Amino acid sequence: MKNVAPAIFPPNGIGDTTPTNQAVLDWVYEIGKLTKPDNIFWCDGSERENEFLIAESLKQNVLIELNQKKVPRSYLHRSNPNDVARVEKVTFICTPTKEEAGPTNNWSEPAETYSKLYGLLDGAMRGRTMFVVPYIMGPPDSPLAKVGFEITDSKYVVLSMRIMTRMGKVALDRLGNDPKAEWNRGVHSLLDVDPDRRFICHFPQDNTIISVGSGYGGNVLLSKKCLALRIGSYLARKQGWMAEHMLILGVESPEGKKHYVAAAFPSACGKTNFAMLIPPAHFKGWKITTVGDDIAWMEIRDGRLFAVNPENGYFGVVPGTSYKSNPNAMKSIEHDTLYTNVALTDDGDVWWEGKDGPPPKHAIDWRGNDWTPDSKEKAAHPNSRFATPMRNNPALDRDVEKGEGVPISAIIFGGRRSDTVPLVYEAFDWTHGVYLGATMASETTAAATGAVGKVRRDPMAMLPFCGYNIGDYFRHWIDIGEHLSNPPLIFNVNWFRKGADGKFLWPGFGENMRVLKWVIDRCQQNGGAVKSPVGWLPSPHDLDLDGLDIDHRSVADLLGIDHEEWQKELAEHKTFFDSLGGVVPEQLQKQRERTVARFKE
Ligand code: GTP
Ligand code: SPV
Ligand code: MN
Repeated sequence: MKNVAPAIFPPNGIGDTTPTNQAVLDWVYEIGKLTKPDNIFWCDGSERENEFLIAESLKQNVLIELNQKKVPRSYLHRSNPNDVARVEKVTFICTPTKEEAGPTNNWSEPAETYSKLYGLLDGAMRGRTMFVVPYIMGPPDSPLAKVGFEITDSKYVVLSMRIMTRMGKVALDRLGNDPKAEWNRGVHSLLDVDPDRRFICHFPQDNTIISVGSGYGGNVLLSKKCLALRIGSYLARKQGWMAEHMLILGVESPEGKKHYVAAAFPSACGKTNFAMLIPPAHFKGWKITTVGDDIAWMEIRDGRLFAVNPENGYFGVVPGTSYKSNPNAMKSIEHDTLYTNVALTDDGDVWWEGKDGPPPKHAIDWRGNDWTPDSKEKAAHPNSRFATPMRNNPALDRDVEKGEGVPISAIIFGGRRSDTVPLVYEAFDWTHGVYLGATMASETTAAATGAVGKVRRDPMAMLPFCGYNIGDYFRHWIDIGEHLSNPPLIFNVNWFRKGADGKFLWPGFGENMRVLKWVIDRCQQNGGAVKSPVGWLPSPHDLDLDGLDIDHRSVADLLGIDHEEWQKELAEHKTFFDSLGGVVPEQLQKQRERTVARFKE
């Protein structure tokens, strides 16, 4: 096998912080015996360790140094061109029975899968260094916090995990010495980065993840989609909490009244942008703060939902990010950022489609080839990413480290829909809201390999991330609602509706504040709405559109419910529920029937 990750040999004092928990030691030695690395590097998360790893990564061309005056302490990584996004078709949930994984997941039998993966891992780290990365998901003092260990042979993974999680000694301290303590086992090897030997496998019953053959973020930063969502959602149901693909933001009014909102949009559908929103000038005195941009862990306290962001950094979509669309993201990625698959300019800066200013006359594209504005290929991959510490965000919420989390006033679902779905509407109650989430759909994006722009049902934006049977997941949502005396209101939004000219009707980005303001008004019982068959809709004068250059026609189109389109939509809800083969709870079937009936009233 080609060695894509040659071993490195640290000086004394680096890479030798051995954990004391015997269960961890036993597991690491077992994986070491199997993968046969040249040496084991125990990560402690220190500055010195990071500097050493960056220096070695530069030597091995895992990283390219950027112009340190323009983007201090920032580096570029190019992944294998065959390996640029999550691969859903080789992502598996390995529960004892196929029913537990349910109709929406790829399933494979645990014993057979272990045996196949152990076969692939046998000797896979020969000539390589095996890194052991301890990390915590969640604020360390949160009751929801979880410890994980990721074994990997990729330096890029170690450097990314340091940004994306609370990594190193802090996790060893939190875990302690109890050999029975709960922690997640993650094993990752690049192997030879061959799409035919690429598998991302989850064993929820064992709290274990094994990922081989990829070096791309979502497949290999095992803390994120693998632990915080797939294994997380499984544990959440068992333990009575929720793990969701949601951003969390704070909204503070000029009078100082603060609400928190969580929102589930599918991959590359606007979570990071919404979480970092800067209100337009008209909303003077309103402030948006970011708790999280991708994942929310929520639990019930005093009849309310409280949320924490389990992550410590942002792994965000680069193309389209500019000072115009998302200034807070731009400020966040000005320094201490790991870029993946963007273009490199001749002066050592980074560039991508949609960045402010004119394109460079010449650059090196994401594959390492010469690029000019006349090139047919894109300079940056459409799913190029930044990894940046959340502390770089000027709008970081002050309670992001609060262990108990922040109270959620509203939950918003949303997808990328060119037609049918209005700009915003509100569910009649919790169960109706669960129905909105369960039936949401979105056009697919470059965040996962496969067709782009194809409408697919993506319940709660969790289709690729729910680690168990989707019917049980729906039931869990309904059950949670029954335990909430003060439940969040539930909304649905669509920033992506298009007019007859094929252009977006809504300006989006900062202007989404106008929709958020209505959501907050509704939470405070002072927003107007009209009843429609699909839910409460704002009339044009219920939305604050002052100072926005938009014509009446577009607003009417954005808020319109086209009965013909909705007949088709409701038929698709039925097709989707039917395709799940009887697992959909009765309450949601009833919600669908009631919606159909409301259209006939
Ligand atoms: P993941 O990290 O994959 O989960 O994506 P995300 O949901 O965080 O999406 P992100 O905010 O990174 O946005 C993805 C793409 O959608 C980017 O190209 C954005 O520029 C674009 N986008 C975000 N918000 C809006 C919006 O309000 N309107 C329009 N038209 N595009 C938007
Ligand atoms: C997503 O696809 O939803 C992401 C990016 O947030 S990844 O971490 O690659 O899954
Ligand atoms: Mn995401």
